[in-house]
Amino acid sequence: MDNHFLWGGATASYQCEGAWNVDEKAESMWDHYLHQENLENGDVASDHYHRYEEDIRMMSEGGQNTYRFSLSWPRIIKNKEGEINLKGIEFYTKILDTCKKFNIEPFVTLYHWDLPQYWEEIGGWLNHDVCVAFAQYAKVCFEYFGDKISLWTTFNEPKWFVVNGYKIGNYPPGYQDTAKTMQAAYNVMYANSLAIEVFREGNYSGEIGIVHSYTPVNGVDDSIETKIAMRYADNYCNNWILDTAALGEFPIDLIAYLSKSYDISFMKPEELRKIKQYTVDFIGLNYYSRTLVKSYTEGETQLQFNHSGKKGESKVLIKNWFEQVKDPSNETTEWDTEIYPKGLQDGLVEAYKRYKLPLYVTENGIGVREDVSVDQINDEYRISFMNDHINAIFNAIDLGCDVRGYYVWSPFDLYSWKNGVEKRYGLVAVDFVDNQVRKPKASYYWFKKMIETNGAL
Ligand code: BGP
Repeated sequence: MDNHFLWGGATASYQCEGAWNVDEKAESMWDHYLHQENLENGDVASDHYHRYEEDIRMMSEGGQNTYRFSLSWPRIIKNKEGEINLKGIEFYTKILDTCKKFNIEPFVTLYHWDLPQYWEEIGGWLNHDVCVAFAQYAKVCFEYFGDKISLWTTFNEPKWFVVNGYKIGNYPPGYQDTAKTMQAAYNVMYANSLAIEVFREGNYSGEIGIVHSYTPVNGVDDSIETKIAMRYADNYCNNWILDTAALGEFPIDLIAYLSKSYDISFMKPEELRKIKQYTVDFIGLNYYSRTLVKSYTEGETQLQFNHSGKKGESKVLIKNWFEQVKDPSNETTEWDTEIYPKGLQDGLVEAYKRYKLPLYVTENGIGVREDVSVDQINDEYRISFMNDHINAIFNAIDLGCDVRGYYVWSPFDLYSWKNGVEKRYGLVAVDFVDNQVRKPKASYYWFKKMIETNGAL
């Protein structure tokens, strides 16, 4: 890989490909869940399955030199016996060849939440066998695509899909159960180490990392209660993924706390040794906002997610741990995301100090309702959001952090989990209603200039 900063955008298979049942693709957990619940789904999404060439060409014309995307496990592996779908292999080979044609460096995620439904039916992430199945799927990908990819990541955001799927219950499989959350979290982190083992022992070229939904933690004041709440929040939001993937250890105080109330005998010593041995080469951080906390000792746990786009619906209060609060002086989006670029600078500095590994900002962007029927979409809010966050990254670099790339979420409009297509993040608008026509927004041209100046615009 050239020694240059990577500038591009990120997507996920389920959110852009569509073609959910085309060319022998198996059903994913998200296909099943959204169909079952009769909710807006990604059956068609941005139809990237058929339009990837145009999308990648537009990235290149927009000055971008990299594309982060995920491989769909159920598109590649047909069943739990591990039968390979050659049509799935062919599709991703075409994407990778198109990247090459346009000088776009692929940055590939093995798992961005679309678990095959045939695994969910036998327990999904609660079934320990899924860890080995994940490593076998990873091996298939390394074998078929290894010569075309040098930046791999195992999981996108374990925190998000585990907590939402097993504790809050707003994502499939929809549980609200702490014991199950712990079990799924452990299996995911163990599967991460197994995939890394396959990568190392197979001597594949390139590097392998993990992508985390990073919310650096701040406290409302300097009191001792707030400091304790901050540690709980950091363990809950960040450390169980990053410490485990990068240092090879679950946070000791978190495990000690949980073991008082829960059976943690599923954490096997030989598996913990593997987790210790097979750690990541780099860390991808998705940054949307920070977590500002205060102590919370009275009252019950309340976890509520804003999928409506009506401000004020989200709640994170965990009894005896922390309460997430808002800083009224900062703007928030309609989906309750606080706009706080400084958190990215501070978070990068903190992560680099703690893990001493190369960092990539693997997602950053703003989700809004937009009228994309107009000729020119003037998304100044997105330009200002990206500008402030890119500046934060370069400040962190000036402070000595090894940050190697920036990926906007998203290079074109996508389906947003449970929020549908009305929550748009793209630099390029997609007409979901009519004909899937692509139309660059003002931010697309602005990003091109930012890239030309290598962050000095
Ligand atoms: C991250 C996910 C992405 C993407 C993004 C925006 O957590 O990795 O898949 O969706 O957030 O989130 P949302 O679509 O919920 O607004």
